[in-house]
Amino acid sequence: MNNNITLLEHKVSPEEREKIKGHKAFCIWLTGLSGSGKSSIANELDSRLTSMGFHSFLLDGDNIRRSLNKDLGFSKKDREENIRRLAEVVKLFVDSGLILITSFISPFEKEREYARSIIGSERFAEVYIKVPIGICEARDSKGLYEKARNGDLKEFTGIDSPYEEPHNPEIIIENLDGTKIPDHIDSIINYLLSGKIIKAKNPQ
Ligand code: ADX
Repeated sequence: MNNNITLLEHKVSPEEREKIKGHKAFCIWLTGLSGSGKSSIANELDSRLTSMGFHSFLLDGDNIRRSLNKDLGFSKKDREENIRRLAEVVKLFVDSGLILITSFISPFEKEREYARSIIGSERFAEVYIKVPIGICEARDSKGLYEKARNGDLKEFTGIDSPYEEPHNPEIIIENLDGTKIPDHIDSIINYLLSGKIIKAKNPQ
């Protein structure tokens, strides 16, 4: 730690930001295999929250890996660094008052728990998009499972790189055939309503 650096204390309080936005600051952290539907669910949730008049935003793994984290690959070490940086970035978004939705595979329990501790467990919900690997592989929307099976893509999650299932996620979504996304969004919205993160007053 550099002794010549002093942290600036923010003059604006979280409560002041909450009052302006009309909702609490929060992180909805989606985790699951490639092809489980994280990005589609995250995008729909962002769209639903926006149409309800709340201020949400979405950070997606593929997008971040083309920008901020384009120097990282898919070794265990690089995936850990990916999530370590992202936890800090997400914290900044949540500190700014937003409802931040993330869609990263985030395969390791330790890094997900690290993200929870950095962001704050009272402002964090882990949502496990639970889909058997056989279904993700059959979908293979990006053709990556085929490449991994052929040996053209190394360290692919679920094939030759592990995915650790969440021990105790706040929400489990079984996105088996991809047709029930509106219902899955309802479940997450209901969770936010019952936790008083958002209020029902805004029209849907
Ligand atoms: S994580 O494991 O570090 O959390 P992240 O969510 O950022 O992964 O990126 C995953 C995305 O990168 C996948 O959706 C997929 O499109 C792409 N990808 C490319 N190579 C791999 C790989 N070896 N394993 C998993 N995903 C990969």
